Amino acid sequence: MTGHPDVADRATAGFSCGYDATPAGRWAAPGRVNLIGEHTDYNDGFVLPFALPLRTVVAADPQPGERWTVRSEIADRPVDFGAAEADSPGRVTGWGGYVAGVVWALRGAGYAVPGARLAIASDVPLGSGLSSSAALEAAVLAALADLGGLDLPAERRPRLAQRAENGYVGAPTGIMDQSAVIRCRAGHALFLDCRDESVDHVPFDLDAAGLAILVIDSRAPHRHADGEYASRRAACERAADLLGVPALRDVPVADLDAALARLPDDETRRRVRHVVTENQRVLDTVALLRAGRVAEIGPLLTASHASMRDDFAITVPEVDTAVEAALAAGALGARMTGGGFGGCVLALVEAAAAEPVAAAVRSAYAERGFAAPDTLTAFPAPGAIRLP
Ligand code: GAF
Repeated sequence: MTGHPDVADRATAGFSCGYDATPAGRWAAPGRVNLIGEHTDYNDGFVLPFALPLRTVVAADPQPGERWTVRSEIADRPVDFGAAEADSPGRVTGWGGYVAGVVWALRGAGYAVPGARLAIASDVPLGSGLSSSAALEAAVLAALADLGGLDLPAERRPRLAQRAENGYVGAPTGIMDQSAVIRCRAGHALFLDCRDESVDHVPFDLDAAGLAILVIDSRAPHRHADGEYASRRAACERAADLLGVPALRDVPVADLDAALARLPDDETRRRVRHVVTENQRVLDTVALLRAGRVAEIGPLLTASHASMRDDFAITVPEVDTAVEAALAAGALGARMTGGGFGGCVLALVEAAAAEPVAAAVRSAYAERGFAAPDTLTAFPAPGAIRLP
């Protein structure tokens, strides 16, 4: 999972080979990890992701007419579509669907999207819960916006990229991933209020604190992740209805017990308890980071994991094993990050402990017969940019 150094060069080479031409430009967008605040975004709540140094790069130039041709280093053949396919959600499938989805979302919002030829290269692992799809959407969106001279400030881009994913690809995700990969800043975590999309860039200087974030790809196969995600979202919306609030964000943690008493069953109570307590954990984490007390966020990360495991029921044995092994090896805190049912775990560690903690997780995996996990030491990188 270490970033290949020349992903931008690979995108340029893919473009040159595929189209026998030089691209007009290159646009990059990163993967992300979420420090804390899981399944809170679609409940109008709070999240705290940061961008990774792993990036997706799109090399592109305009082409005449309403035609989009896309090559990817993971595919032998290009995907080619016109306005009719772009205007029919779901018509372009697979990785090309994210590109068509961006064209669809832009056209739906009234933008004159330029025809284009694109070539994609990426260091963001696919299907690991590090937002490879949001990175692709954001890089394509940036490329098309620049090529077409579209008036599209960064704050408006996450909603359009999310619309591509929700409306064209058909995944009912929230606004976190697209916001993270577009709006994050180097050296900072992004404190996002998902109700009004206001952000605060919270300094997150791991080096100065002598700390590191170890990201562990659990390599667990995603088990029914899409259906389970949608069912958690639906349960939260039903609970908000029952409580008579616009979203679960409107249940203050001080009123949690009273709210739980009004709910009809234990499963719904547990889902609500996760969301309400998780929002509070985000606020507490932000307060500690602002006070420079970085090491003290560890217990909040671990409490978040327990809440996802016991109340929201979105963890799997591989991620629980990684969290337990990291904590047993001295991590200050650890939690699954992302939508769940697989994906990655992050562990906050003393910098010198990153490798011993990774080794402890590998050995716990070997004991249980799980596929060896990949690891990466993460630091907060910038969001989407046009490359020079
Ligand atoms: C996935 C979704 F895409 C996000 O919107 C968010 O809900 C996350 O799962 C869970 O916090 O990454």
